Amino acid sequence: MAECTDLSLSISPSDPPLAAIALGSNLGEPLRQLRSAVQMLAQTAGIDVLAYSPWYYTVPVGPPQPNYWNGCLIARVQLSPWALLKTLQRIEVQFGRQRQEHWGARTLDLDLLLYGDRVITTAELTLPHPRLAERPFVLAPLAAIAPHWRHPVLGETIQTLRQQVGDVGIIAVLSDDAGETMCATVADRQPPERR
Ligand code: A4P
Ligand code: MG
Repeated sequence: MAECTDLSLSISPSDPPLAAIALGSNLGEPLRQLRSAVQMLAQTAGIDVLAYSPWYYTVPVGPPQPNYWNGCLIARVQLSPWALLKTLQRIEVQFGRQRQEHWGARTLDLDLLLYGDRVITTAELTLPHPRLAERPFVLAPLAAIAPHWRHPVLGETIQTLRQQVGDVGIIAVLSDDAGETMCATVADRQPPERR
């Protein structure tokens, strides 16, 4: 399984469904943890990782805290959305995740962004992820691997949503596939969403 930059034509809400998962980290050794999390997900029964994005270095949204590394992956899944969420939460705990402050710093955050074209609104699980369409740190990596996946509520493609939010808060992009580690500086601006 390699980092991949375009899965656009293979994305459809077929059976078994495709899931999009966001990864984020700003404590410990973020890049090492993110890469290990991709491997751990790839080794989990019922999860077949098809592609993962480059890593994006981003300005934190929320309380003052270190910058994040963010990325996304696409997997074919044979787990229900709820079972997949439980699996993500179990892996977060294995990576030392402690829930202290809302939107606070974390060793590993795994959010379920999309699950085929499912729309779910329960306290435990909301799909699509409620803040997906607002966040460059999610849309930029997701658009790198799934530009034509259509948001099932908004009706727009990920590529269109990504263009709408721009690059705000994205500092640099690092590609694992570039042989020599490549890190391109994008911008160094403040994100629009603060609290
Ligand atoms: N939950 C409901 N729907 C979902 C879903 N689709 N995926 C529930 C994941 N979880 C979902 O999540 C809180 C609750 O959301 C869980 O009980 C779950 O059942 P959590 O992981 O415990 O806590 P959290 O991650 O702090 O909350 P939240 O609201 O998910 O935070 P976000 O939206 O993930 O924001 N800045 C940058 N630059 N990069 C980041 O990655 N991340 C955050 C966290 C803040 N600022 C950031 C970043
Ligand atoms: Mg989360």
